Amino acid sequence: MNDLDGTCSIFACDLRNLLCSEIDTPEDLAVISSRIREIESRTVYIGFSTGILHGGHINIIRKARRLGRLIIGVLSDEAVAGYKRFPLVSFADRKAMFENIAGVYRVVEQKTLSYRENLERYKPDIFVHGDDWRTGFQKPIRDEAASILASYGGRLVEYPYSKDDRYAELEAHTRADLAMPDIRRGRLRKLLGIKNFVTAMEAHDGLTGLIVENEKVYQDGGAKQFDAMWVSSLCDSTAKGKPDIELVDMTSRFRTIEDIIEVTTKPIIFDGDTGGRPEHFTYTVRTLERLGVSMIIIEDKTGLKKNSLFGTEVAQVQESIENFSEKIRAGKKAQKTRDFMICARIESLILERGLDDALSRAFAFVSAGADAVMMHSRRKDPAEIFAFLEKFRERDKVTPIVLVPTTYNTVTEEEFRVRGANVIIYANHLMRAAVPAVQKAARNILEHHRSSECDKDLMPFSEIIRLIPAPEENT
Ligand code: SPV
Ligand code: MG
Repeated sequence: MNDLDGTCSIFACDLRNLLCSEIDTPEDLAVISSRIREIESRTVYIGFSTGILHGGHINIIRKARRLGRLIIGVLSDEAVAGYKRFPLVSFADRKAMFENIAGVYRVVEQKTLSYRENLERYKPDIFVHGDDWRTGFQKPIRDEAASILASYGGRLVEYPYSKDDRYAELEAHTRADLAMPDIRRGRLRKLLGIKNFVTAMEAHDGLTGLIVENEKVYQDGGAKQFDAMWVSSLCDSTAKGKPDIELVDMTSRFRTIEDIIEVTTKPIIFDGDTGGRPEHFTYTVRTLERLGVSMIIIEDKTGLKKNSLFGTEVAQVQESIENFSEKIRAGKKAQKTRDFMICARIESLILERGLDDALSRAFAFVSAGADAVMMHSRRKDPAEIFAFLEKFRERDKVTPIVLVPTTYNTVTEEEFRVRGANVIIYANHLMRAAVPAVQKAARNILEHHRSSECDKDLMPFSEIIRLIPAPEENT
């Protein structure tokens, strides 16, 4: 009571956090009764993304509960996956957990990091948040919430934020769980189930893996990060100074995956080139499953594979529908887990065989058991990809479609999504960003016979090491 109203000098006797107060006289009773009525007529809103409750959460719920009838907004799986990390506890379970806390009046879904939708819908009298959001990435979200509250006379109550070591510990355990193969492997399928649209960025070693894992931007009251990693044959080969012709053998490709896996948690999509002979492909599938990889993409080429971006400038042979379907079937049969995905990549547009050929292959490969299809193109104009999306979706509404828009790069993710694509892979961008920077530094030092001129272009190692988790963070 005293927290609520400075003029109300009642010595509250708060029994087990129930709304209790000492009443000695009829006047006390009248004051308390009217206060309780007032409190019960108010609504209070608080948002949670957590899947694990600890004492700090319970304390804040109890405090908020004393302000009025408590509505808890539980962040949707999609919103949690976007701003934080893949939710280990599903929205339905998190909602049930909050519904079962004494004193909680109602639990609702909050679909975005921004509170706009729910503040406008429920118009709570009081909105509770920790005061840590006054600075940093949450500030625009706070400003937005404050102005919505002001528009209808709602009140913002901010409790001092205290960094909770218990929470940091739980979070570290959760992250460690996410890195385990059995959990990691199934996350691509689950993410597609949650969002129906994911983005993947190329990673070719532990460091680029960490960059894909941790880079995040905050925009328009939301957060954006890559959902997955692409282990590209082109970049893996390039990093080893070798051409992209299946020369880097699988054992070496698996080492790259292990380097990445050791320091990250996001799902991995592996570029399996042609997949090799069906007899070899079955071993590749099982090894990838054991490692915790989520999906392999194999392309319908045969003989000496060259990179698709060369198109018809080099001799490349497309595999027959029958043989490639056989390889897919062999892979699906060898697969031991339910979650692993085999994606069929179709090279018809790269080899200029036309849309009909691309479509008939896509449908045939789905019939053979492919969990997804990737349609590749090296044109700047996205028209042939748009035509494929439209025609494929006329007959198949569910099979995920993967695109690699390296050349037709003016199309936004949203436009691909609206047209029915599900996975967008940025296939080589970190490698292409690194090479000119590295080359420039080497030349600069050669030209100046010392390194001082190139220093301004370089990141100090004191910053680079911040990208690398300390040993205790990895336990
Ligand atoms: C890769 O990244 O290795 C790919 C995509 O296969 S592309 O280079 O566009 O063929
Ligand atoms: Mg490749």
